[in-house]
Amino acid sequence: MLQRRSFRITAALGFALAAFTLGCDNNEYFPTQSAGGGGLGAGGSVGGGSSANFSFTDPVNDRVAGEAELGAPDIVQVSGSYDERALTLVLIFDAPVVPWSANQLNSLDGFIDFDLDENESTGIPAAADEFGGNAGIGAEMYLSLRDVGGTHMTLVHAGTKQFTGVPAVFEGKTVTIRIPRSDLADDVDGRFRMALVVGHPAHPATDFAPDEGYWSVAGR
Ligand SMILES: [Ca+2]
Ligand SMILES: [Ca+2]
Ligand SMILES: [Ca+2]
Repeated sequence: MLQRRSFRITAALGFALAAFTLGCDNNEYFPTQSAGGGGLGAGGSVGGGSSANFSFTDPVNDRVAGEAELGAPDIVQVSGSYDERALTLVLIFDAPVVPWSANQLNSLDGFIDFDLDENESTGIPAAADEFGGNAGIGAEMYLSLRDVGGTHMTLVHAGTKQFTGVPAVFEGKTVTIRIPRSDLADDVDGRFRMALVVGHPAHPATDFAPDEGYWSVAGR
């Protein structure tokens, strides 16, 4: 069972009015099982200068079998940059997506899991794994792709249950998310692993990215 989901709704209601850093001690909503299985790594491309850029691709039209309903999100690229100020993520889909709160067939659902210490044995299993995927990471933080007020998403620390709102901009097929580096304090060396699962109101998991394993990002 995906126990994060209930929390996500509660969290959205909690900080929609402006307080973007709150605590939550309701353990009921968090996974407690340990991760299992191995992961397949994939390299990121590291740019020079003051920031590290990365870009990964996911196949077009590779939606989870049987879940290709109208509006089902299909990720085709995840790119961005990572430096001392922020992690910027640009998600590109094969068709436009809109915020979850818009309540449309193409409203975006899902999670991005971050294994900040690159250690599968610490943190919680990726949401992708809970939906039948095989990311094989232990996430210290995760981002719920359901929007808050159309402008933010919820970043949750798996260990402390602290959550914060981070800005997210929806523009057609593209969603741009900016996570302040200070919210990724568990990443001590500028490197982390990530895995995505996206969905929509009809199905919580319509595409995994990558299909199996995780993507590795090397920032600074
Ligand atoms: Ca895809
Ligand atoms: Ca970990
Ligand atoms: Ca995929």
